[in-house]
Amino acid sequence: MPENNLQEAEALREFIGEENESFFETLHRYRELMVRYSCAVREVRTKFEVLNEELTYHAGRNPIESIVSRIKEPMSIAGKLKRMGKPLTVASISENLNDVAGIRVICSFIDDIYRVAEMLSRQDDITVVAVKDYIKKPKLNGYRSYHMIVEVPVFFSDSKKIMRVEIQLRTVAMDFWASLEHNMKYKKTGADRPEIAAELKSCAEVIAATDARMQNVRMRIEALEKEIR
Ligand code: 0O2
Repeated sequence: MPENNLQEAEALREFIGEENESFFETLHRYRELMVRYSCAVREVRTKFEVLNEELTYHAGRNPIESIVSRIKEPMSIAGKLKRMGKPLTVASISENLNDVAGIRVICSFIDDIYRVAEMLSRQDDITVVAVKDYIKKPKLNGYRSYHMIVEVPVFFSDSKKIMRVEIQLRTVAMDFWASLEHNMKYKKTGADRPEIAAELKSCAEVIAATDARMQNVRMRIEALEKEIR
């Protein structure tokens, strides 16, 4: 732990008082776990950045438009554990949740998603725990994305930890829909009314069709370029 974190931990221990040592221990272990998740996110993010740089060099276009990552907020962690009926303990977090560390990879085209997902899966320090293909099988509301849960080893000063990371891969267009739909659902008012749900689903279908057409245009351009060469 860096010196300033150690000092902060000591100050916190003093503030909490000896009689509340178990509370301090819990906080300390929680923060330590979050540091581990944050390092795991960095490892996986770097892997995607490396793939993107190499593929851009060879193909002259970037398959990844952007990458965002986050560590789940304490309230969301507690809320999810409660919904699952699991204990609210630090150990329970890594035992029961797969999405504390999350990375969203926004790709240019649908085939880029499968390409980079496959390349990541082939790396020998990555274990794919689960895949949900909401592109081939969209959710009923129209949501599309390719989800993976992977395990990655992270080397710390005195140990190696296997950490789980949730990866969501989607196109710019899928991300546009999911972000707006998420915001509207979050604000609630009328979001689950049948006519609103139907309209959102219809938008998702238009977007999916446009994604397919854009990929087709790119492939036609690539074919024409090959003919000219
Ligand atoms: P947040 O705030 O984005 O993290 P599991 O984790 O496998 O036990 P879960 O959580 O249903 O079960 O997994 P799933 O289906 O893979 O979905 C996880 C995440 O995908 C969600 O995380 C969202 O980020 C995204 N997602 C799934 N369905 C939808 C959807 O219908 N609309 C939008 N906009 N996003 C969706 P969280 O934890 O719900 O939220």
